[in-house]
Amino acid sequence: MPFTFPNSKVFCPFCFHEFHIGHAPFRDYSDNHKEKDPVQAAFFDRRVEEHPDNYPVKEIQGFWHKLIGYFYYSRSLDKKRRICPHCHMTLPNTLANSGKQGNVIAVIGYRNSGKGNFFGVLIPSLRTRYAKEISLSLEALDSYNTDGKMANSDTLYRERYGDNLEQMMAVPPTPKISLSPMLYCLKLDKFTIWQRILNPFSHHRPVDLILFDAAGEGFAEAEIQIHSSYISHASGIIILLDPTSYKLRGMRNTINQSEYFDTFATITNAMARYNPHYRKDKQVKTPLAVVISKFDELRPDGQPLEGLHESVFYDHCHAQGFNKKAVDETSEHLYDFLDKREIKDVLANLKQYSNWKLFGMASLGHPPVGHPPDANLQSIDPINIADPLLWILYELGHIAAKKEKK
Ligand SMILES: Nc1nc2c(ncn2[C@@H]2O[C@H](COP(=O)(O)OP(=O)(O)OP(=O)(O)O)[C@@H](O)[C@H]2O)c(=O)[nH]1
Ligand SMILES: [Mg+2]
Ligand SMILES: [Zn+2]
Repeated sequence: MPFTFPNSKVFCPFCFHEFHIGHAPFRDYSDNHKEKDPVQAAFFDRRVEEHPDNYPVKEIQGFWHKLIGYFYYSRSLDKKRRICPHCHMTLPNTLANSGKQGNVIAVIGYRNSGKGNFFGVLIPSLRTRYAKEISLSLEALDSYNTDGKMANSDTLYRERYGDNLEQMMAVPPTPKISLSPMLYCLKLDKFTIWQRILNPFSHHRPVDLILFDAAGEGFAEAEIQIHSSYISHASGIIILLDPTSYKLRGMRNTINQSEYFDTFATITNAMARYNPHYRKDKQVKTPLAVVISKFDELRPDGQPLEGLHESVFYDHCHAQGFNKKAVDETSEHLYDFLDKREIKDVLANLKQYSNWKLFGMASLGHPPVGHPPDANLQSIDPINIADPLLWILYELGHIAAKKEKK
């Protein structure tokens, strides 16, 4: 029976309501009986009759059970899984059994900024290359699909991105806005001394990642609410900026800055509405990775654009720890480049954040040949695809930096 404190609250990764973990009900899978679940039907904005039946919910009932729930709670098991009291979705295991909140990593980008292909290439890259470099593994957790059915995040991944990339096709534009997240448990095998003291018997440290892919424009009010909650609950934010919309190539001084501005404004509006710690006159502390996506576009014909240092295209190895030095240097070069090109909006927006970095990242590494749905890829050659996420994990204290020789 894990312990908890009366004042400690967690939030649900699906509806973002806060609650006390000891008061969260269970769903009982012990026999085949299923029934209507009006709470979950309401979450999916459906009439109860239209929503599929589900296993019965067992509430924490009675004064004594509720009182005990402030201090202890029993484990979530296969046949008895802890669910959110507000939306009745199954909670990820780390949250359900240790009360440890997952890290929401918000990925935000205007239409066409490269979100889909980023998620598409990031997940398998974490499982292959970065699994070795950082010593991690990635377990897909249960989420739900747009029909409101439970779905494993790997299934969602394949449907949305993986199937296309496997056939060497770029991920097509996202047709319909969906707010169903993909949930992963990142298991980190390396411990710093402090982490080892705090987790003396663990083989790995779990960090739940909650990933949404939603542009944010054209939402209805209820969707804006979830999208904004997701941003304001984020432990780290990744903004994707499309360099081709900035006309950095060729048209040196005619820069369309509206899309950048929109992305930053989305974050600020979300924070202002849903983050109680947000103050207009104070810098936001959430780590912000500002990522120039499709970075290969800044090296047309193999030559970096004027004013751009060759080193920003190098792919960083993180085998001896997070390569902070290389990431810092790239960020400085990119800042100088944007400054020289007078991309003032981005630089001005950065002033609202106390902890930001600039990244150059490509998911595919080349423009696809042809247009969706026939956007073919000859090869997939990502550049620093995991750097923004690794930097956020470093800033949150989950991974250590590479030690530099003196
Ligand atoms: N050159 C180049 N193009 C890329 C790269 N990654 C994505 N693209 C292209 O950029 C366009 C947009 O990519 P998506 O991943 O669909 O972007 P998105 O933000 O999900 O777009 P929406 O779903 O419409 O919101 C597509 O035409 C991709 O082929 C890259 O690494 N290099
Ligand atoms: Mg998309
Ligand atoms: Zn919920």
